[in-house]
Amino acid sequence: MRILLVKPAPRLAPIRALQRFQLLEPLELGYVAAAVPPGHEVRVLDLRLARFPGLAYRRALARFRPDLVGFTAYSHEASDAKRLAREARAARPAARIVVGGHHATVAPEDFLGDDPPPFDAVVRGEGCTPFRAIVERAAAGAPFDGIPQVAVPGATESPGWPLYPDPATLPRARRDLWEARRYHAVWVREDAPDWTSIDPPVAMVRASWGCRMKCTFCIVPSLCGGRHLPRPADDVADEIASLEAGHVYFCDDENFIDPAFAAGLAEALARRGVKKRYFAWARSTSVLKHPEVFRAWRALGLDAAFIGFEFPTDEQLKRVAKGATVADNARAHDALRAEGIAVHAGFMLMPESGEEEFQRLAEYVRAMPPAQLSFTVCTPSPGTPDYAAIRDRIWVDNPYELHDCMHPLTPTALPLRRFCELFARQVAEGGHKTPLRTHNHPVPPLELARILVAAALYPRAFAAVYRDYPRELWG
Ligand code: B12
Ligand code: SF4
Repeated sequence: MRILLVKPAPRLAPIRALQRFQLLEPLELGYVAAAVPPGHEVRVLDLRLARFPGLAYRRALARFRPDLVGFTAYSHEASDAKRLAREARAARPAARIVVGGHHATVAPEDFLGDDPPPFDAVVRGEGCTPFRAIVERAAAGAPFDGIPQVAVPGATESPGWPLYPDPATLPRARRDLWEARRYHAVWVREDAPDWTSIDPPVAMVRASWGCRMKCTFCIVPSLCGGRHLPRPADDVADEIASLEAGHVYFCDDENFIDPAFAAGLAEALARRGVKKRYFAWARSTSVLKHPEVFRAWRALGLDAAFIGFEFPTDEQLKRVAKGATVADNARAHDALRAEGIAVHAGFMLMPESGEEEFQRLAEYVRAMPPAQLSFTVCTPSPGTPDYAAIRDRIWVDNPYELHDCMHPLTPTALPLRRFCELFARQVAEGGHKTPLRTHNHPVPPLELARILVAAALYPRAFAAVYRDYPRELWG
């Protein structure tokens, strides 16, 4: 069979603006492709790379003539995945069409409800084992009923909440299906040598799944049942050693929640003499509890860590069960910088945020040491207790279409247009704190020009968010 795996292009402006800074590999499709048994031809079509995604898609359908089409989608891409599936159905009536990924995992019913159904199967959770079964059934012309983790239209029972398998049982993602050099990210570090690239090619690696914490807005505890599941350290180290890219972006939920695993992986990389630069995700409490692990990673090449600061007050942190305080965040920030590790600090605004909350956040951020900053609106994922709690107050017809953590899903306390104006102002001001600016070292001029343009356009995307809502909600 010919199998086409598709990642949609984003429709929402803040995500398109984000992509100018960071475009990472379609790793999920690399994993699913690796599960395909021998004898089939697989292609990955990453529509984010296409200048004209509609054209690129139609051309792929006409030229490759797939027998099986698989889509991946986050919630904000769900309606695009449905539209693309309908196009595939029209162009290739005999082809089987399936969908997996984050939205299929947390809201499978959204992919099953339409008439006629756009998909022949909806895969919940980790996709390798179910996709292998799907390919085998499709090759045999058999129905998809009864495959664990797979929902089919019209079935009376939907599969339950999926449990992640033992990561040691998963294949290594197939990176031969895309060009490594096309994926890149702005790379922030405290000590970049002069003229080093600030937007290098970057590979994405998943070393572990899950997190043991239970922040109420976060989907990860539901996905992983509160467990942290590391891959075998030697396998991860071998994968990293084999990468073409010199920079690695870990897409773990928390790389250091299990200090023994983090230290073991560092050791495995050191033993192999692997020389790469790293970006990882950490909690401030992990930094404070195990500074020695961060020191070991720094020696290996850890340039920056994403820390979910979330809010500027303890009261707000407590409300979302973050398990860290404002003081913990500040101490971790200092500790990382003292080691030479740059901090990417993530903050959230609430739809209820008024002028005062915006002001408080702005003052807090102004007083911080240099950091790369990102700001989102707290929009809990379907599947979390917080999502269940806001469900009745959601103010748009199809909340999934706007689920990019940049669009408030419940009514804003401020008029929406004012909320967006303040949000954009915070994003713009936050951009000045990045170590890339504060260090002021010479960088390749073309890259600098490109990033400066991207940085100027980024806040504009936030300021215009209100336009994605019905006009009567603009305020
Ligand atoms: C790394 C990451 C990113 C990276 C991008 C990754 C990429 N390839 O471009 C960055 C940092 C850029 C990013 C950006 C965003 N992200 Co993000 N991200 C993640 C994170 C931490 C890991 C995702 C990942 O790549 N995992 C590794 C892969 C291998 O696993 P996977 O995606 O789960 O895929 C497996 C299964 O889902 C399944 N599967 C997937 N696709 C398919 C397809 C088929 C056919 C089958 C059978 C199976 C299958 O099998 C896969 C293999 O194991 C998750 C959190 C999480 N724990 O999932 C959030 C997460 C996915 N992101 C999220 C969001 C909201 C965003 C942003 C909108 C945030 C923003 N405001 O900018 C943007 C959107 C970017 C975009 N283009 O759409 C949300 C999605 C919520 C939702 N309901 O959709 C998550 C869950 C975090 C959260 N806040 O809840 N993200
Ligand atoms: S927000 Fe971070 S620390 Fe909290 S549960 Fe999610 S992954 Fe874990």
